[in-house]
Formats: sequence, structure tokens, C-alpha cells
Amino acid sequence: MQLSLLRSIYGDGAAEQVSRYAEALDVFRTAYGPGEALIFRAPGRVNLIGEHTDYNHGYVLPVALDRDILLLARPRPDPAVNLVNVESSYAAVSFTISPAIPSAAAGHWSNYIRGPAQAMAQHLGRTLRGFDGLISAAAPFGVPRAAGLSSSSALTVAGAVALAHINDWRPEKTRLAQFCSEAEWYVGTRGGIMDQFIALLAQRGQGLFLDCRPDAEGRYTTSPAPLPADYRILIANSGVHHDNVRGGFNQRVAECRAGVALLRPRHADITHLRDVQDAPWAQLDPHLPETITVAELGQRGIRLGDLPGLAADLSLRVKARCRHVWTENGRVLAALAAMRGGDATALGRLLDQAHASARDDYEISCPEIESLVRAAHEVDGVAGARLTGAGWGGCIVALVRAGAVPDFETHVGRRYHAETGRQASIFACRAGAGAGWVGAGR
Ligand code: NG1
Repeated sequence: MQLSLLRSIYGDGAAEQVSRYAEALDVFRTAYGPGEALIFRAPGRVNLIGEHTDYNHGYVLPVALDRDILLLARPRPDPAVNLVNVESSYAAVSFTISPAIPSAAAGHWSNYIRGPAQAMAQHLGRTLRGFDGLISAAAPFGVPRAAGLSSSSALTVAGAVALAHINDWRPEKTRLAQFCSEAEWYVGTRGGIMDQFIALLAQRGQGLFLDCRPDAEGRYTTSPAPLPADYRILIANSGVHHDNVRGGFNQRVAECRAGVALLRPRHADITHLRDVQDAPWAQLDPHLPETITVAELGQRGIRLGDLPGLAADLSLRVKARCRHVWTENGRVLAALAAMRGGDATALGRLLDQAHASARDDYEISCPEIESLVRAAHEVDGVAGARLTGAGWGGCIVALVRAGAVPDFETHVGRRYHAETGRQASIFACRAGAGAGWVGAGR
């Protein structure tokens, strides 16, 4: 792959990608024989602020990573999809594209390709061409997995971009992002649209403000968010894996839906928590119970929809969850203003407040994440730090003065190891470019 092309995607990091692309092409040829492969890529992301707001139609402010998933594909004349992985620990899989593709076991990586394939077959209503494909997502260039950096959506988006290209479907990027977020429901989560939007719409060197509420025509508002000069966005991965499919994610969605249902008698048009964002919290608070069970909601005629894994005696902490969403939306708007004004100190303070809210009201932190956040705050030059992503493990994101990066890496790494016995992987986020077709290689 030409260096100049890779530069337009990876900037200063392009040179080190050359051998990665060459290796992927090599493994591809070994698996499928000589000839051309189309190369697609999709980045992971770090969410700077705006956690668990997307599925409530709120605001988010993610940044794409320069760490991505490559999907090499050779179109086939039939609807078969064959997939191998550069990492041999991932066994090869095959499936046939149709409007009803049987899923692999829960959590299996191929479900993130089956999802967009099935959704596209349904959407386009014709027989699609499949491909012989290879995934390259190994460290250090790949998106770290199960770390709240959206490796799963990167895989979904890479699959969708490849299938759309091969089958001559050319939707607008925002339309494709929306398509991908619904396609990912195939795996069993009811996530929002943030990850797929940033994966597709990212611009190198910028964050992306996204209003997750569509307008009357179903369109979304996005705008680039300038990153503070002289500061770096650092990510520290706790190494604690979280799993949205089996974890408490759907419970949080249920708690927000319960809040919506309980506010409806006073806010007739409410469909998402975002719809009461302009009401003062003091007006909402009295109508939201501290806790209520799924069964008690049922007695009031409230059903929470198609969320797998909700037991009748499950106690939902509705008030605190809604308070997090309501305050977090305010913080995202304030963060955008701080970024536009170049005020890193104000932005950092908002990250700290967002962390406290995620920990106390949304209860998605864990001891390892707390250890990382504490350690980050001990470094001179850290403007703010918070957990990022769905939670229950994964990563923290910190806003660090450029000159303080070495101190951050040393101190946070040591402190975390001393407190937990684990190694944190710490790296800077060089805001990367959005997903797409890179070119063809042999
Ligand atoms: P991660 O951190 O990648 O599991 C999940 C959701 C996002 C968003 C965040 C919490 C999916 C695919 N991703 O992201 O939409 O809700 O949690 O802010 O469901």
C-alpha cells in the first residue's frame, strides 16, 4: 500500500502501517490464492464525554482512534462469506448472506459481520454477493477488544462498508451509520448510534459532537469539535474486560426506559429522556422512584420492550440513572463550548464531573477503573480523567498537557500495577480518520 495513501489516513503514524498492510495481504494470499484484495478499514473510538446518553437521544462527543480493523475482501459471485483472521487463534468461519442468517454463539466475533450482512439483505431485498475475507486487528494497530473502545462497532462498520462497496450500495455516510447501528442489534445489545457515527464520520485531528436525536426527516446533527492545543488525549486500558451482551448494559437501557414511562403522565410527548432535557431537574426528580422492580412496573402497565435478560424481581435504580443522563447531556454541551473556546481546564473539570456521575449515579465503574482515575489525578498536568465507554472495566480517558505525557505513562502504569497487580496499557489517541475503502492490493 502506498505511503502517501496511508498518510492521508494515519498522518505521522503511516510508516509503521506499511508492514502491517503487507502482512495482511500476505496472509490473504495464503488463505485464498494470488490476485487482488479490496482493503477496507474502520476505526475504534474513545468517547471524550457523553456516556450512556446516545440511546437516550442525547449528546455525545467521541474521537476516533488511529487504531482500526482492516477487512480485506475478494468479492464472490455467490452469497457466501468466508472469513479468516490474521491471528490464528481465531478459527475460520463461513456463512451465507440471507435475510435471516443464523447467528454464531453469543459474543462470537463473526456475529458483527453477520449482523450487517443480514440487515443489508433485508434492506436491499436482493441476493447479495459475499466475499472471501480476512480480518486484521492485532495489537498494536488493531482496536483493543472488550475495552470500551468500540472494537465491535468497528467490525460491524468494516463489514458494512465492504458489503456495500461490493454490492454497489452507496448510501450517505450518516445513513450508513444509522444502518450499522441497527445492524449491530443482531448481537443482542440495544446500543445507540455513537460508535457507528464516529467510525464513519471521523475527521483526522478532530472530535465529533453528535446530537443523537434525529430531526423530523430522520437526519442527525454533527459538528467537528477542535481538540485542545498543547494537550493530548491519553487512554489507559485497565485490562478488565466487559461484555455488553451479557453484562448490565440492557439493564441500564431498561432503567432509562422506565424513567421515560414514569414521566409520561406529565410529559405526554416523551419518547426518550432527551425530551425532558429542558425541564429543570427539580421538576422531574419527584416523579422518579429511587428503585422499582420490573414486576412493579408491569403492575402499572409499563412494559420495557424487547430487552433480553430482565427478571421480574430485578430492581431498577431509576432516579439516579435518569439524573446521570440529564446532567451528562448538560456537560457535553459545556464541553463543546470549552473546546471551541480552547479552554482545556474547563474541559478537564467536566471530565471529572462526568466520571463522578458515571460512578455514583450510573454505577458503571469498578475498582480497577477507580485506581486508574486516582492515579491520573496524581500527575501534574492532568486536566481531567474519567472512565470511557460502556463501563464495568475497559479504559479511562485523560486530558493531559503534552509535556506531562511521559510522567503520566510512568506514574499511572506503576501505581495501577502496585494497587491491582495488573498491567495497564497506556497510549495516546491520535484522532484518526473515518472508515472506508482504502484501495486494492495484491
Ligand atoms: P462500548 O463502550 O463500545 O461498549 C457502548 C454502546 C454505545 C454507548 C456506550 C456508552 C454499543 C455498540 N455501544 O459502547 O452506543 O451507549 O456503550 O456510552 O452498544
